[in-house]
Amino acid sequence: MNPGDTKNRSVPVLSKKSACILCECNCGVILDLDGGRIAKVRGDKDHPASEGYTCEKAMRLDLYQNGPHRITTPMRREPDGSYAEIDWDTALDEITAKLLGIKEQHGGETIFFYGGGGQGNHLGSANAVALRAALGSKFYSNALAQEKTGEMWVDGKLYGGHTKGDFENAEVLVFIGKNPWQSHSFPRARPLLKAVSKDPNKSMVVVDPRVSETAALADHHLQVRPGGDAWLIAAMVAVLVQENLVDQQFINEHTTGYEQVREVFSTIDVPAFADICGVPEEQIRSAARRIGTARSVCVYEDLGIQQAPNSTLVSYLNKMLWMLTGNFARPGTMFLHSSFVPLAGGGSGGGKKNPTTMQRAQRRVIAKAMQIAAATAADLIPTAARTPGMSKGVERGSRALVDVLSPLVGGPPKVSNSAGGARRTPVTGARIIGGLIPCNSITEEILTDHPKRFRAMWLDSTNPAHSLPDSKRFRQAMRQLDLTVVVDVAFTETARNADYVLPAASQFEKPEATFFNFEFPHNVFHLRKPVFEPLPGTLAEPEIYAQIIRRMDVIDKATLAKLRTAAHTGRNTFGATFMALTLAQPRFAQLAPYILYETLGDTLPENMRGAAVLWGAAQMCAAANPEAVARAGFTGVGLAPGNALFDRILESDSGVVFTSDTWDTVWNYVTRKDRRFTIVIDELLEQTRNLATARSSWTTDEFPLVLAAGERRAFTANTIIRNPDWRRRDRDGALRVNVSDASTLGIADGDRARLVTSGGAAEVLVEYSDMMQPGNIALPNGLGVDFPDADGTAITGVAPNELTTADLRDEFAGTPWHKYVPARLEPLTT
Ligand SMILES: Nc1nc2c(c(=O)[nH]1)N[C@H]1C(S)=C(S)[C@@H](COP(=O)(O)OP(=O)(O)OC[C@H]3O[C@@H](n4cnc5c(=O)[nH]c(N)nc54)[C@H](O)[C@@H]3O)O[C@H]1N2
Ligand SMILES: Nc1nc2c(c(=O)[nH]1)N[C@H]1C(S)=C(S)[C@@H](COP(=O)(O)OP(=O)(O)OC[C@H]3O[C@@H](n4cnc5c(=O)[nH]c(N)nc54)[C@H](O)[C@@H]3O)O[C@H]1N2
Ligand code: SF4
Ligand SMILES: [Mo]
Repeated sequence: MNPGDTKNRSVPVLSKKSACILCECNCGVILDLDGGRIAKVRGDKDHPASEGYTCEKAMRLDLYQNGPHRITTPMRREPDGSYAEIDWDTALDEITAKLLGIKEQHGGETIFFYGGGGQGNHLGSANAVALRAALGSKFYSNALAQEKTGEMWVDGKLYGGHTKGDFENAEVLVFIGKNPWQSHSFPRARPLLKAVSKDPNKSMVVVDPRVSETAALADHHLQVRPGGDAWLIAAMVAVLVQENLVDQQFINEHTTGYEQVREVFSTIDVPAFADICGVPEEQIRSAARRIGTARSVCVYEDLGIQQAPNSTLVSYLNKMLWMLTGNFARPGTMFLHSSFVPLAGGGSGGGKKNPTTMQRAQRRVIAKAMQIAAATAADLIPTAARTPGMSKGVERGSRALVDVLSPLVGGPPKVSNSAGGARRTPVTGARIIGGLIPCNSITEEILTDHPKRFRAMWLDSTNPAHSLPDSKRFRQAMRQLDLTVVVDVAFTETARNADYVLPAASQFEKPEATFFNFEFPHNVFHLRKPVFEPLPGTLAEPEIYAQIIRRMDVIDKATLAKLRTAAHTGRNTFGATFMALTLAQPRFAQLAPYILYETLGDTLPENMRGAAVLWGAAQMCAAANPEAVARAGFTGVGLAPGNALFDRILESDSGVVFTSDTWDTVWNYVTRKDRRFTIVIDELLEQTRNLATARSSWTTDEFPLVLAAGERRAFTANTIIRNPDWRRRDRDGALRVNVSDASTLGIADGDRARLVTSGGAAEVLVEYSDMMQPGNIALPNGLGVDFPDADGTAITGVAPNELTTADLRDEFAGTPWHKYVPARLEPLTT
């Protein structure tokens, strides 16, 4: 080749649109491909939420996609603890037989499902719903049950939905135990934080024991003592009440129960609470006054309080800050929003016996859609379902559909209510919130001889042997079970304790999406297309689930063939047939993800089959939010809006606005008959009343420091990227320590030292950090994972949960105190 030629010859670079999978923002990206490699990552300006933004973490996504961590053969644990490579048929035959054996012997409810999606991949769990139904499995959980369930419980009681803030337009932004500079969680976080910090008319209030990157930009940094948030936030609410900074008109028009709330906060001794939480009284008053007098305020709470003492109480108190000041349903304030698929079944209420307003609305609209569908395909309706029980059949069918299609991820499975009405776990009776077993209870539901203990655990897209408190005990629990199956792209810490490990196609090798769709007024759903062929030997999760269900023979072939024919005729015919068959056999609703995969999936390009489940989700979304979906451009009668939405989702490469709202319509998402906030939660108001004398410190002479076990840093992303070379800085994930805590022990910056807790000990690299207040030390999350290298397997950094215990947990939600682990530091004796 003449070298001179290259100048004029453009080298074709294949570019494909996708999304970053490293945090819940899922920023739209354009991937420039070089063969099987992701050579370059750029922000996608067409993505309706991220608009071209990415952070530095997305730049080397190739380290997730390619590398020696990828597994390509199913593996079975042998009696000596080694793993034998086996073929897919052997693996799935054996697993199916074992699952059915356990179902037969102990009941399907002893088969526990955990995980089903990380920061980027929720289609697997959407499809797993069908396997859970086929097995009669009733208990489920995922990582949300170690962070968000307390807040979900409070949300359920107050207004029955998830809230978020319009940060872009807010005059005052409040972050409680949240460091969005590193952890993001809303679109374009960094440019927004920078703009707010420069804007003289806007203010940022940050509640954090540490001078986090976000706190450093704040106008009011309330540097709380670790675990002191309940006293601090209660004092702020007390200032609002006592200095009459509340919005009395909003309270009168939109809430019930204020008198009781006022009585509790009017007696709080602000100076005394200031002493307990370690923030000077004047700072508390000034921040509260800024909030109480602003035109618009948004609040975001996260792990700093959700994984710390009194976390459910603090969630409640934090909501008082914006509820009592009327910061709701206006630009720059808080909102409830639509969801493409609800992530969980709602904090409280819901279920069959006590449907939320949302569920009732879904049922109504679906019943209507089903009647229309039925009318166009009357011959498909079995006579038994037609008269006179027609409407009963419709009602029954639609209810089954709602119960299953709507909470595709972690929704409330059917479990009979025990005494008191609240759903509880079978062994320890722990509260199940949003359909999720509290993470700290899991090992207790296994390591026991209780007859109802879990016997099997299915783990998909999750690494709980690393992410749950007390890893040692979790490993023991895995080995105690009769069967454990892990589905993952890597041979993780969890895989290393499983009976079977199934290699999944990566998130760039199959259609994928997340259900973290929390935007307003324009909410966005992004279905990503496969960028590569699946690595040989791997399968996408929907195919894994389908292959097992096929082996169980739960639906006859003729029915599937009928639906397949209908699907090839058109979406409406398919919908009518599907609805009609479901009327006759309500259990079809539960198996819907599988049925859709096998039938409607046949009409999609082969590599998009896994997206078939989204037809059901699109129908549910259109049924639940008819007006907002219509405003987003999806109109028509019966199944038409859902069909149109599904087709647009399939066509679009950059994400689709699926609901458009206006600020007046926010109230429709408040799932209360009177559309008011129920601001009294008796148990939590009682706790607030008792705060003055409540315990506020859990350190001891033996463990005098508070370890935050799992901080988000520039290069952490849970355990999604295992290659330590990904981190350009802080490769080992240093323990950050205030100089005063280390120097008294004779530990120098850069020294290695021993970190000890009641749960374990680890050798750490110490970094002196001005970010830390004395007494508070921090380790990053996501480290301490193994990665194959030339000499075998290397582990970089410390796995935080080798140091945590499950007993430190929230009394309502059972969530762990990862940010409050009593600890001590020792110099290494050489
Ligand atoms: N870079 C990066 N980003 C991520 C992730 C990641 O792994 N890496 N993970 C994603 C996930 S799964 C989540 S849930 C979010 C979490 O996002 P964040 O909650 O923002 O993350 P953290 O750094 O764990 O904790 C936030 C802050 O809580 C503070 N804190 C510690 N103890 C206390 C306390 O007692 N009171 C108060 N008020 N604050 C305290 C810490 O100093 C820290 O600055 O991040 C998401 N984004
Ligand atoms: N001490 C401490 N513990 C914590 C935290 C903390 O701050 N401190 N944070 C907690 C929080 S907020 C969270 S969200 C959890 C996260 O806990 P987990 O959800 O358990 O952990 P991840 O690391 O996100 O696990 C994702 C897994 O999915 C796999 N994976 C990636 N892509 C695919 C795919 O396409 N298919 C399949 N099947 N698998 C795939 C990855 O290899 C990885 O093993 O950790 C929690 N644990
Ligand atoms: S890590 Fe989060 S904020 Fe950064 S590019 Fe990925 S999705 Fe966006
Ligand atoms: Mo999380």
